[in-house]
Amino acid sequence: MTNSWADIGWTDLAIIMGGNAAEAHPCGFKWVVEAKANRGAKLIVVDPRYTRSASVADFYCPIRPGTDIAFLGGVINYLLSNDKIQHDYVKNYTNAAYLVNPAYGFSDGLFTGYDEAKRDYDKSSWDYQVGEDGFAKLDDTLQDPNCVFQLMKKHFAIYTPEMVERICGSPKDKFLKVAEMIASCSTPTKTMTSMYALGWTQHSKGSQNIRAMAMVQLLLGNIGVRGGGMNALRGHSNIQGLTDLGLMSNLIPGYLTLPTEKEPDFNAYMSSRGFKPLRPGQMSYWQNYKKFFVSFQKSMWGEAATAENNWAYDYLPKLDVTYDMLRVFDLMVQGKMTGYFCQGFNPLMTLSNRGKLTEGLSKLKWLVTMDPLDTETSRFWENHGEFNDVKTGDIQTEVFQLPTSCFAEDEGSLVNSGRWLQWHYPGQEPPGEAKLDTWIMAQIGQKLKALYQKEGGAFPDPILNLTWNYADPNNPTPQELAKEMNGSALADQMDPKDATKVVVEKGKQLSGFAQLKDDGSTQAFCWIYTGCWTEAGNQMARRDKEDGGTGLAPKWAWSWPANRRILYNRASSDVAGKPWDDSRKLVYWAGDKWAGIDVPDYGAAFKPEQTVGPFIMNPEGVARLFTRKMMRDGPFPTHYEPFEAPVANAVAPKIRGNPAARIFKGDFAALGSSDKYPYVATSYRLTEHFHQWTKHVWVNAVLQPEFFVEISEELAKEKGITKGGWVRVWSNRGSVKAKAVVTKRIKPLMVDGKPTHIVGIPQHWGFMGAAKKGMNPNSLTPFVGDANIETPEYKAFLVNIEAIASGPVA
Ligand SMILES: Nc1nc2c(c(=O)[nH]1)N[C@H]1C(S)=C(S)[C@@H](COP(=O)(O)OP(=O)(O)OC[C@H]3O[C@@H](n4cnc5c(=O)[nH]c(N)nc54)[C@H](O)[C@@H]3O)O[C@H]1N2
Ligand SMILES: Nc1nc2c(c(=O)[nH]1)N[C@H]1C(S)=C(S)[C@@H](COP(=O)(O)OP(=O)(O)OC[C@H]3O[C@@H](n4cnc5c(=O)[nH]c(N)nc54)[C@H](O)[C@@H]3O)O[C@H]1N2
Ligand SMILES: [Mo]
Repeated sequence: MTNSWADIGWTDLAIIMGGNAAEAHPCGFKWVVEAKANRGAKLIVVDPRYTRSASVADFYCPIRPGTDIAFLGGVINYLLSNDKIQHDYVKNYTNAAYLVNPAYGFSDGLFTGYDEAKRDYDKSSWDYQVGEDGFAKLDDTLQDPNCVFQLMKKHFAIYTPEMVERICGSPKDKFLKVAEMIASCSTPTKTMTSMYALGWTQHSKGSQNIRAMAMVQLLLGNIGVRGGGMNALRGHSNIQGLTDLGLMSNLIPGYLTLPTEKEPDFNAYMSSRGFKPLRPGQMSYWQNYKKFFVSFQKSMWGEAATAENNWAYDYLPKLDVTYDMLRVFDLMVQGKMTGYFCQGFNPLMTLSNRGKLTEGLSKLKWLVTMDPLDTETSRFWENHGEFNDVKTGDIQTEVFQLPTSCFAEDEGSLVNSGRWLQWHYPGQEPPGEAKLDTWIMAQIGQKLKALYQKEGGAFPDPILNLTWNYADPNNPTPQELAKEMNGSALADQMDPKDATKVVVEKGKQLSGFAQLKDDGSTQAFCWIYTGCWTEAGNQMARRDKEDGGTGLAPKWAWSWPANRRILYNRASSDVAGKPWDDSRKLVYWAGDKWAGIDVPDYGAAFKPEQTVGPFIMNPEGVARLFTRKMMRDGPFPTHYEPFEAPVANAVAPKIRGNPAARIFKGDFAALGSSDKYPYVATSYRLTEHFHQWTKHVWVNAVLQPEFFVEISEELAKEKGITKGGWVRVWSNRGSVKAKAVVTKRIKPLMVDGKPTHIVGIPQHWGFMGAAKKGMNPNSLTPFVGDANIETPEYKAFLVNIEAIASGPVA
């Protein structure tokens, strides 16, 4: 989130599109209810289904799964052609005026530089015109045909209300009503908040869905302001912490990136991470990259990381490709993996195309699962007859189950969607043989180290020199780990203005990332967390909710970065530093300093007349409507059909799916076409269950006992399906048996002149636990992922459906 949960209470208009907060985030949804009750805010829901969120919305608009870019492209076109944008904001705080390389172009659904064989782009033309002074060129009149504003106008002109209706199946009048409500927030004193989750991410163009709404929010001047923002409603309680700490194959903590094969030495690595400002005087905060990186390396390898060995740069692996979940399972299928460690993950039920997953797991020599529950993945080799016809006798994989504690039994911090690190305490001792994850990992780490000590090996240094300063090496405590993440001084830190004055003594905790150094005298495992555990103690455990009713709660827990509650908050004031909206002041220029209720992005030295842009992480200081080379699949979002779609792409008929999306060769053949699979399927959650865990609990199993699919009354009639009757649903990859829920909440949509039916498939069942057996949508889903972040396309694929008598599924 750019903002936070409580801040949603300050909005004028909440749009839930690509999520269902009332169902999946019922606690956070209360802030929408507060905004409605206290401020008369409105709620829009755009969803293929009439959801629990829709049931309390002021306006609901249906949409065909996988077509949000066409819808939002329509909104962008509406805002631009009706002049419903916040002009001063767009001109000063976005790159609308920036001139783009004339070699950049877009036609027939492809941007310049596409290489069909590689399914990838040469992105060199997707950039600004840069002058001899090294600064990007601008046209402040926004008239130059190569400026971002004009290119954007041209790019989105195709998404007329008629085109939106044709692609999305959203009736034109409903689309226009949504566009009008959104446009009402283009004034400086009205804000909209965007609340989204998987309805946007789980597509082959998921990242671009989010980009599209980010563009809308920028045009409206809604980023950096109270009640505004792009608010990702995150999933598991600590999934924000997962990305913060770099638990993705290409990241290291704090959104630093692992070196690639093309960066064999430190200079090559740093050369693409220098980020010189692209406009005069801009902060371009990633210029501090080296300080964060060196402090990370010091935290990892202590005295073994020196200036002479480039801070142990050689210890880091050099990536050839990203190892996302899809690739890892594809490698298993190719027989290229020996073992797999599966910690707090139940991929057999939660990754796409169960048939392929089973094949991959069957080729492993060993599989380790670390989980408090007996999961389907650890029993993937079991045959459950009509539910998963697995050939157990052929499977040689040895499975080791290590029982762990669960979140309620351990201590530590959970980072919520709003970037708040909240400390929590164990409610129970882990039962039986279950152990803390940290305990298990420490044992394995210590054993590995002993092996390297004994046997040497090709390159033992990174393991042997790893910092491991815990009181009990076999059991690091959450306190020790949290303090390490915050970081400390490795030498006395002197006052930059007075070299005789010590500001942080050697060995003491640092109080913020501004104290980090690139000379090896500080360490911090995760720079964005520096400040969470200072000499004043554990800031994450703070529980003072007093905030004068601002919704910022600055004394409750601790928020990264620097306890800042709203990112880019300088954008809440105009260029002169005067708040856009006096009733929602956030950060403003008070004559001699930046003041307000949130932690400002920068200090008094940056006066408004210096026009230092609010988007301090970008070298240009402004936000990007045109993303330059950042995204793999284009600098503007554009509509692509899902890989399995009922119609051809109306705006680029020759293109199937996002041309830069993640798909492996063999998986093309596994895609189905609409003649055999005429219905659009989507998958989602129910309040009564949390993924595959809660079916192990009797009470939840009673509340939602059995796998079902939801279809419209119209489809039920066409196919002779009765309420509560059995159906078979199948895709080109598999088949499931389910009970049918026939409902008015799903309606057929008119897409390109044809009625299009939607089959809704909830996520939660399997063959373990207390609920009835039944497989979930992932027996059916395609093995395709987003171009940028590889999230699988769970939310739009094709199926067929028929009524069956109770009995085995073919
Ligand atoms: N009770 C409960 N709460 C949960 C979870 C749970 O399992 N149970 N899981 C947690 C996790 S890990 C996550 S990530 C979040 C997920 O939170 P959400 O994303 O809100 O949950 P979903 O139900 O997967 O999907 C949301 C909605 O997207 C809609 N949708 C499908 N396709 C499209 C599309 O193409 N466009 C649009 N606009 N909408 C579409 C679906 O109809 C559905 O209503 O929930 C978290 N909260
Ligand atoms: N078709 C379809 N598929 C989907 C989705 C969808 O919408 N549609 N949603 C996707 C999303 S958003 C997500 S997040 C994934 C979820 O995918 P998974 O993460 O695989 O699903 P969970 O069931 O949440 O599995 C997490 C496991 O962690 C275990 N666990 C709990 N606490 C601890 C602990 O402290 N330590 C350890 N070691 N284990 C613990 C639980 O018992 C559980 O078995 O599913 C994805 N799959
Ligand atoms: Mo999730």
